[in-house]
Amino acid sequence: MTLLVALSGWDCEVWAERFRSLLPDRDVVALGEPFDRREVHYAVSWKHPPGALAGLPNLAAIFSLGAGVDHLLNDDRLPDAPIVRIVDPDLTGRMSEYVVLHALMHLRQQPRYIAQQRKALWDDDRFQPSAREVRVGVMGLGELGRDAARKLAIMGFDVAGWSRRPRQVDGIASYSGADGLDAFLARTDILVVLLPLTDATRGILNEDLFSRLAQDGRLGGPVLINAGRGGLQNEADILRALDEGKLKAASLDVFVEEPLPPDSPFWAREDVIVTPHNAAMSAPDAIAGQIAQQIRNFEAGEPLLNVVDRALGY
Ligand code: NDP
Ligand code: OXD
Repeated sequence: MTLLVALSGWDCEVWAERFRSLLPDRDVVALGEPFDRREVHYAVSWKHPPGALAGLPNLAAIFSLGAGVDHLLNDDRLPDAPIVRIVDPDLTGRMSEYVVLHALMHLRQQPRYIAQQRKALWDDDRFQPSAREVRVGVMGLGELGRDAARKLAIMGFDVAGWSRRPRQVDGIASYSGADGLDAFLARTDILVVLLPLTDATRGILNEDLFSRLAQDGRLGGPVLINAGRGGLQNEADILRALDEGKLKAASLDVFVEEPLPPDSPFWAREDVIVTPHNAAMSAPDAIAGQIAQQIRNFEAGEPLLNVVDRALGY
């Protein structure tokens, strides 16, 4: 029984080694090595080359090494096996670190003070709002969004969330569906995006949505923090909204094209913080053990956990 490790952009050998030590009774092969396609029962993937998992007649499950599965569903030759995604406290904690860090950076104007320091400029600002005066809206109240929302609330922010179906999270005002979107946006000063990329969410971060964000907040304009996926955002609309003041600033971890091309206008903007799609990395030590355990449980007759709904795309 073989586990196929099919990755691009990440170090395949590190992951393959980790799986070999966790599953010593299996063959673990990395894409590119020779293997018998009939022996492959499991595949782990991060952005595998399209078609690489086709023609595996005994494939029982495909494990995404990330929480998002758009990289799998993009492959129109993906076999019809269950897709299992990552839900893991290490990954969730890392994402909440990113979200709280960036919400605080914008609240406390940290990019401005870094720029002032470079110029040896002492310009103290006596009109700093506190977190409780700032409304954060978290788009996507899933595994990551709920944890981030709770931790933002602990910092004192006034937090709401938006999801497809109604969700109850203690201490968080919740909105859902198309009917709830207007009210959610109208009370949002910092928009945190932790949505999956699906047919329903592609391009949702556009000029029309930005114009519905609160314009009367204490930060002097709405701030966008997108750590979901680049395909959620219309990048020309973000740039225009920043230029026109419909957005005051942005933190972007994900982009339509990754790596972000050297000539992207985002690099040079003082009102944009660019991070290289590492808001929450999948750490092999945390993630591989969980997948190995799922394989053992599945073979002992237990159901797979965190199986994706292919029709919904997440
Ligand atoms: P979940 O599937 O747990 O949560 C997704 C949330 O989005 C749910 O609340 C869901 O609503 C909501 N949602 C989905 N579609 C819609 C829609 N059409 N309208 C409104 N709400 C919608 O995912 P996770 O929280 O685990 O992860 C979210 C995303 O974060 C991943 O898909 C991935 O793209 C991204 N990610 C980015 C990382 C990075 O490093 N930048 C790292 C890890 C993940 P409902 O609750 O009703 O189902
Ligand atoms: C993920 C990611 O989906 O790292 O986990 O983007």
